[in-house]
Amino acid sequence: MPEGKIIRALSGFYDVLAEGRVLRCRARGRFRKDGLSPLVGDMAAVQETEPGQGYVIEILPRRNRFVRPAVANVDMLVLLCAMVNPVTDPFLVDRVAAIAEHSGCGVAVCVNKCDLNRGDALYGAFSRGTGYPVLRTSAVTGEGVGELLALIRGKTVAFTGNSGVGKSSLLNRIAPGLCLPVGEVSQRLGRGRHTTRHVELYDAGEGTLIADTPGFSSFDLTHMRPIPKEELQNCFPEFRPWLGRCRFDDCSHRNEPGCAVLTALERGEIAPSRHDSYCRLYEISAQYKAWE
Ligand SMILES: Nc1nc2c(ncn2[C@@H]2O[C@H](COP(=O)(O)OP(=O)(O)OP(=O)(O)O)[C@@H](O)[C@H]2O)c(=O)[nH]1
Ligand SMILES: [Mg+2]
Ligand SMILES: [Zn+2]
Repeated sequence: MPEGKIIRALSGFYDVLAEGRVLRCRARGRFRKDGLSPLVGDMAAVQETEPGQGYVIEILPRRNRFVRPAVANVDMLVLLCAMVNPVTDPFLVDRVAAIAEHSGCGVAVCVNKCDLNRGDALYGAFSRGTGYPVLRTSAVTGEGVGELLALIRGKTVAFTGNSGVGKSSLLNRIAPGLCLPVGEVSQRLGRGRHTTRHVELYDAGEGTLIADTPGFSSFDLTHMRPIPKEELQNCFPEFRPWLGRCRFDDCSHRNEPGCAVLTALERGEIAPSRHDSYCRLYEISAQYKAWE
């Protein structure tokens, strides 16, 4: 039975690249029963029933998987944001970064539309001890696009971020042959229009695969499964040098006396916005436990 990679998911169909051909597949009914949906990036065993068509029979073991964006087996999530038209909520970026970290997936932060706004606050926050690559890019001027390409070369990555930040525009800049549709940002609402509706993995050459994904909405955020609160501290890499040095072993690093993380925060070694996001996520996780 041939095996291949799911490169596109669209209205219940999965396009699987297997042995140099693309098969348009449906998932076998049993997937729905198991609550396991195929994802773009999955390696799958397929059965061809008619020329060019068939079924996804089995999903091979995954390295990682995400609900938003709906992808599997990625080396890195590229968190795209913009500080103008639309303005990205830093909490959204911190939350997705934490989820990626929790899954052992690489993270890069990319402030796009830097021709309009340099995004100093967000850029600065991620430059303080996270160790994540932080870039400024512009799909209009091309600034930073070479740097981004160097960072993702040979990797399978997913572009993610709120609608209108320029995920598809950047991909078009990287691979002009793709001609992906891009949408205007509504001036009135200051939001994107959810132009990209499906997840698709594009070949950008030299072994680089990039998934374009639909923009996040606040609805997506409320449906993300929280990270257990005890594990959250490990999902903020700039906390790591200080962990285990607090007065209390079970320190939550929010308000306890003798907390080494809070001391690092006061000294400016951790960005206040990142610590705020940590506290908000902690609250969400603590409540979630209570509902179960
Ligand atoms: N000035 C400026 N405009 C940009 C840049 N990147 C994208 N845009 C514009 O922003 C708008 C939205 O771009 P898209 O590429 O559709 O954004 P997206 O993130 O793919 O949005 P969704 O598919 O809705 O999630 C378009 O009008 C683009 O021309 C940039 O770097 N600078
Ligand atoms: Mg798009
Ligand atoms: Zn502490």
